[in-house]
Amino acid sequence: MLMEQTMRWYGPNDPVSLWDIRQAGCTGVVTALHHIPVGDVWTIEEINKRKALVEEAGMTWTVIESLPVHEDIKKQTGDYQRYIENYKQSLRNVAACGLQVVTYNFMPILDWMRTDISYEMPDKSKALYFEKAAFIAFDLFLLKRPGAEQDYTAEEIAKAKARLEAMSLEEKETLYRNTLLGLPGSEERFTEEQILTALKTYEGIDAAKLKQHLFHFLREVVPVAAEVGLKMAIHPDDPPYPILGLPRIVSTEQDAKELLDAAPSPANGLCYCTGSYGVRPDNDLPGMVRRLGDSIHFIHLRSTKRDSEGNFFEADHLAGDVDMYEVVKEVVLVMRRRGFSIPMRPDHGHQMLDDLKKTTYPGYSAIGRLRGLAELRGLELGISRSLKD
Ligand code: DNO
Repeated sequence: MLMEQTMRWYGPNDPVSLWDIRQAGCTGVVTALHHIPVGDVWTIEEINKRKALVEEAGMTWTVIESLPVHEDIKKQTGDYQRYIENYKQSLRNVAACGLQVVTYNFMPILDWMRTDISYEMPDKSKALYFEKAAFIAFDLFLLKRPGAEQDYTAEEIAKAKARLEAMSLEEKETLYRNTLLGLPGSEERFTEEQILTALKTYEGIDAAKLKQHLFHFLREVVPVAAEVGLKMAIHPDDPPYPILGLPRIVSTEQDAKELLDAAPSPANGLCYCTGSYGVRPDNDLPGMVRRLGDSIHFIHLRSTKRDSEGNFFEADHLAGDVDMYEVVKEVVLVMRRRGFSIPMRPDHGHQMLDDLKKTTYPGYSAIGRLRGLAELRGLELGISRSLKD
């Protein structure tokens, strides 16, 4: 039994076509109705329209990435109870259309974050990069977030200052764009003023409080998911620590355990993303699969390479700090134990070959992901064949 191989598809506007994805060897795509505003109900009609497009290309759509959670739910402000009811209705609708897994995240305001989306690798392909000094420079000197200096040591601030001084105007603008506008995958894009206002709305919400808000959300939606036969899969924080003074609460194995315990049900589960959890050296990635495997409903396979400064770049899928062999071995064992094939996707990939001339969603060009998938597929097959039943 092998993992179900999928790729993310951003919908009809994605420069990577469904046929490209199929030719990469995928049997399915994961996608979302990005045109529906966060908080609104996904209607059966819209879901079926998207499903038909995928099926016309001979693939299936069983995993949603993402059904985004409205900011009011995360903060428990405004009309959050109505947004929770809308979420439940969307769950009923996606289940009625035959979908099975719903990926979401609980990161305040921003989804994933990088400072550089075309970091040149030695082979001249381009990777995504998070550079700590550049990020701190952005926070302190470009965004000028009030109180930001309290979050950093004197040494970090000095490094960030030196980093800023070495930047050309163009580099500053690029950093600003990369960091502030959010990457595709985030549902929102921000201006400087909007983000400062949004950050202010999180004043007084620390990690403990945000966790309680997540647990409340789970206690409300998980029973509905269970009733209609859906599995919820929470994506971890990326990077897995607080940024811009915002709490992040799905960064470690302990965080994952707590949120699973808050609403125990086979419907309450994880999107196990090795690229996100793997940025922290204290996360034992194969051990997490061993211990939390029954709750893993969807898998993102990707590797990062850290350095001692806290920077990391996205490495080739089988290189970097993630021991992909051990991770995939544990996944194979979990699937055998559960008698169930877990959907996976190769997460991100370098921009390379012909894609260097194209504009695609950062991290989501076709060829780099195809390379990742091909390597992972071979790794899994080899492991699977060599393990006794
Ligand atoms: C980045 C993605 C994330 C992910 C969301 C899930 O490449 O893995 O944007 O889709 O966090 O809600």
